[in-house]
Amino acid sequence: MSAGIGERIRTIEIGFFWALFGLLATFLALAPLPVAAAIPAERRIQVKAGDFAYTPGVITVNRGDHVTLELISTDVAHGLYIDGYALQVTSEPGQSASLSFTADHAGTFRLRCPVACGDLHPFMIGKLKVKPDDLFWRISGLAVLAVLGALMLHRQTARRTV
Ligand SMILES: [Cu+2]
Repeated sequence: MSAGIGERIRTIEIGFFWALFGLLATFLALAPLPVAAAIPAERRIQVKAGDFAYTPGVITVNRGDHVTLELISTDVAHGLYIDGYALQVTSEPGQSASLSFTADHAGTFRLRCPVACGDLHPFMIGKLKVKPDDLFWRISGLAVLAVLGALMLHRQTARRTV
């Protein structure tokens, strides 16, 4: 018993649908999205500068966050300059100074000390990581796709039982 031509075309259509489905799912999970963070957070982070190092050495925020860095120099005067954002703040020994900005571009940016603070001054570096906060959009997209997939499965099952 051989399947009719209509049946074969339907099989090809279904195969095509699932191939497209898989491709879309992969795209949603991995492709960079042009949407910015949905809910920006207020972040206040204390950074200690001393002994030619920043503590913490790596600052991680999400894109869209409103960030305030509070710099505290624990020995001599130090500063903090953020590459890529071109922002800087300096703090006198034992005092704090703060810098506020919106982390509007994602990526990893180097933090450097703009104050000649001693022999190891050129090595006083840290990192600012601004993560693209697009998980929400990916999950939403995949959820919509899952509903479409379920509907298609339902249709196929319904057809088979008729
Ligand atoms: Cu320094």
